[in-house]
Amino acid sequence: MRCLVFDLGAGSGRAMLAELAGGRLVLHQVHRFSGYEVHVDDGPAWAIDMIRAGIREGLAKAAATGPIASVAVDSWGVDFALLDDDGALVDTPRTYRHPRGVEGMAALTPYHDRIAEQTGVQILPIATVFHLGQWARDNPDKMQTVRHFLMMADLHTYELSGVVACEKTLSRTSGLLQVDGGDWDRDVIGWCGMPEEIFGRLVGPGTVLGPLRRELVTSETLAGTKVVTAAGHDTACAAFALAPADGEAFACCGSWNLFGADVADGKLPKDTHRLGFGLEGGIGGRALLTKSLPGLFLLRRLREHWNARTGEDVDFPELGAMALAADRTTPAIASSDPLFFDPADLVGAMQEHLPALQGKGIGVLARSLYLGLARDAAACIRQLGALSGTPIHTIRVGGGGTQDEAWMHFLAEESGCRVVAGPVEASVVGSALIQLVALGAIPSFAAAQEMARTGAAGTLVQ
Ligand code: LRH
Repeated sequence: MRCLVFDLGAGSGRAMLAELAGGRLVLHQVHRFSGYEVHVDDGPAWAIDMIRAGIREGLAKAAATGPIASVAVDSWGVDFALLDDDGALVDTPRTYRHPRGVEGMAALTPYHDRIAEQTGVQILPIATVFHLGQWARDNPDKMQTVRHFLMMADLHTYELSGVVACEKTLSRTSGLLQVDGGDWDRDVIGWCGMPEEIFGRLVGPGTVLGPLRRELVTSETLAGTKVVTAAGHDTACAAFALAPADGEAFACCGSWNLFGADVADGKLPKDTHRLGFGLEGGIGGRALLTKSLPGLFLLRRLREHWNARTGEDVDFPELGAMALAADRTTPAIASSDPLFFDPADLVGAMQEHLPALQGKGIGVLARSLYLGLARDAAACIRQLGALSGTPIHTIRVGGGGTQDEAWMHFLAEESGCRVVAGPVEASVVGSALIQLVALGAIPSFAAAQEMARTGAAGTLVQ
């Protein structure tokens, strides 16, 4: 049986085919697209048409290879789209790095504690609740036409199926869902200044929504394709595939470094908010205690900005090797410094932050970044152990970061944990497994996680 996964990241989107045969799950990449983070007058935004086109092309390429049983979309968290009666965008969705988040967060200061306690969300300027509140203040004229609020993956699931539905793990990243009960939180929606009616039907991960929209069924191979909600949130998909046991943490290392542990009863541990963690949605009633830390996008920026400054062409493997070989006394950056949130010139920002880095080469700069990220990760892992009541001895890593030898080295060294590389494509594996459970091809979520744990899921065939 074959299912199709659209895994949308902030940097790029992929269409991956996952084939279950003989008890093993094998992945093939059919399409990759990028460049959809663009700039509008007031800041960074998403070119939704480019994502749409990437999804259409991925669907066509996948369909050309044979029948597809189901399709699901997952995406990064927090960003949303507002639609009118006809399903058209009311405004261009801005990205979570847009400066309105900082403004929106300040405006809701009196509510921060209650938002964290009622919804489990991390109080960060990227949080949907702050962007949405600011959007409402900035756009009273457009407000009248808003009929639906959808998170990113849900927008594309809607475009594939014609069904407006809000998948719970992804909606949980909005800070608009109650941690107890899991319904939309009317208080928070009110504090944002949004009308309640635009927040639609919530559905759990692994729900079959229906067939593909008729106009998308362009070949026989798509005739029986079902649109499914896997977990809409990429982190929930990845954590499912990484399947951490007691005393283990999962890490999704990509643009962001997300660290977390599974909370079986789904309840919010005391001190979650105080320690800067959030409680996100997991699969099958579980929850994920998580912290989002700046991630490897900083290394991406360093490479871009360094190459632009010097005319050199340093690639990623070189960057990692130079960081590993660089002076061992290199100081670490504090990655939470606002200078590093959306740096237009990362080299300059680092030198301003740590004058000792002035005049240093790219190896030292990269080491300083890796070290800063790894130290923050190590502190986060210790806190995770304290919150979950079991010290962490092993970190199961998924995402692009698993291929970055320097990152895996610094993470192990700074955390003192065993660092195990899980599938690079952890989100894709998670989405495919959840789809296969929804279709009845795998008997249960537990059986699917067992496949992931034993390595039966996730072999990538180019
Ligand atoms: C990672 C992620 C994370 C945060 C961020 C904005 O892709 O989903 O959980 O929410 O994106």
